[in-house]
Amino acid sequence: MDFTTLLENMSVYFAPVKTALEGIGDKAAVAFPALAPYQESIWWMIPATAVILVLFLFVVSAALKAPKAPAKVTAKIPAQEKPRMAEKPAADAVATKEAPPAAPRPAAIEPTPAETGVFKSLKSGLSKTRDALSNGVDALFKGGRTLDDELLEELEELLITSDVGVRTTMEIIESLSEKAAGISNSAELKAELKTLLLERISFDTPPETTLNKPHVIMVVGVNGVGKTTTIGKMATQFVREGKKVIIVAGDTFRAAASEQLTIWAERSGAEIVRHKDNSDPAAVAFDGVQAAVARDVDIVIIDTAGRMHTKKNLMEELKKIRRSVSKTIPDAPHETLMVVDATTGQNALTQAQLFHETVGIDAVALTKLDGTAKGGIVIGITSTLGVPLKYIGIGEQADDLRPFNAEEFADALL
Ligand SMILES: Nc1nc2c(ncn2[C@@H]2O[C@H](COP(=O)(O)OP(=O)(O)OP(=O)(O)O)[C@@H](O)[C@H]2O)c(=O)[nH]1
Ligand SMILES: [Mg+2]
Repeated sequence: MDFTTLLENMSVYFAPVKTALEGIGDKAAVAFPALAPYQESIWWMIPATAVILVLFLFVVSAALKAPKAPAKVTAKIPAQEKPRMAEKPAADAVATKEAPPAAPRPAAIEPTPAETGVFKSLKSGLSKTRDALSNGVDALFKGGRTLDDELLEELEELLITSDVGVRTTMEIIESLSEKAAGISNSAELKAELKTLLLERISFDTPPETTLNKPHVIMVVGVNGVGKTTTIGKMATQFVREGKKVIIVAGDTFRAAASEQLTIWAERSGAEIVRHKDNSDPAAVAFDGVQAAVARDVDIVIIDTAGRMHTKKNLMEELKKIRRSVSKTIPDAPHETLMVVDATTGQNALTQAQLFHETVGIDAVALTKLDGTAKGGIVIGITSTLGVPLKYIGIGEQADDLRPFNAEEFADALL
């Protein structure tokens, strides 16, 4: 049967349908005079409309049934992230923003899956230092060498370039030369090195006491070291532990600093207290602590603007923030945490020492250990400064902050 014959046959079946539709069209034209000019077309417009309607309903129901794509959220907040102006607070008002309690947590800050995963990520965060140190030691023994003076000299160079510090390196080399007879391969040297490093980075941590409520932490450091990011990571961890957290946007100096912190507040589930740009940081800190007391908050973390340790007036400003906080809670801030960028090497030590002299620091967070092969700075910080190294930052994500644990650190390194 050819196509024309097929059409003719089909038209036999469709003729009655067409007649019925034309009938409906005639009646519609009589009932609605406005349709009269289209009377000839109504008969085909009815099925066409029906087909369009069915297709539309099909598309809508498919869209509703489709699983929702997960929100694309990462905790990475580049420093230069565009300010979210829509969130800017009105004029002088103290803008406080309570995070919705039941807000779903973004995927990027879900708890880390397993303990083993935690260690793995520590290892990969420290991979540059590990590659330099661990592979460096392996390389020393290539070609069947033994632990002689020449090899020790090369090891000395390796430790110094890893920022272990000259004095500590000398001490380590001396100890190793005394034990040289018992060390015949890289595994034995690494084990001995690990012990010697551990002796220098372990310190007695005071027993965990009950924290004040609210416990106020002031975060300080030079520009760009990772203060705000570290606050975001800390808030994430505290909220996860079930604590109520307020973060205070005490950096009113840098454009978009408050916005950057607001994003971290939203992601961590913490509340934020902020003022307009360029307002007095001491006033924001004051309001933050007042809000914390009023709202029965567990932990207050105060962000401050980055400042050079050599700028006297800016260092004085930190003292003013301290005083303003202590008006509400006399012994606050309970903790002054200095954030130090590991990639600045030995300079980091000078910075930390000067901050310590001016404002007194209680603990150090060493960031960007993932970005340097000179993770030996950990040894310099812990042995020279006399204040505990509390956290290490090993990446930009919310989970990339670890409480510093000497054994874990040494294991990840060698
Ligand atoms: N790789 C890596 N990057 C980090 C780490 N911590 C912070 N950063 C990055 O360092 C940059 C500066 O971080 P911020 O938190 O803005 O530093 P800040 O000290 O608050 O800077 P100012 O407020 O301008 O003084 C950002 O791009 C962060 O993502 C870390 O542990 N590892
Ligand atoms: Mg900052």
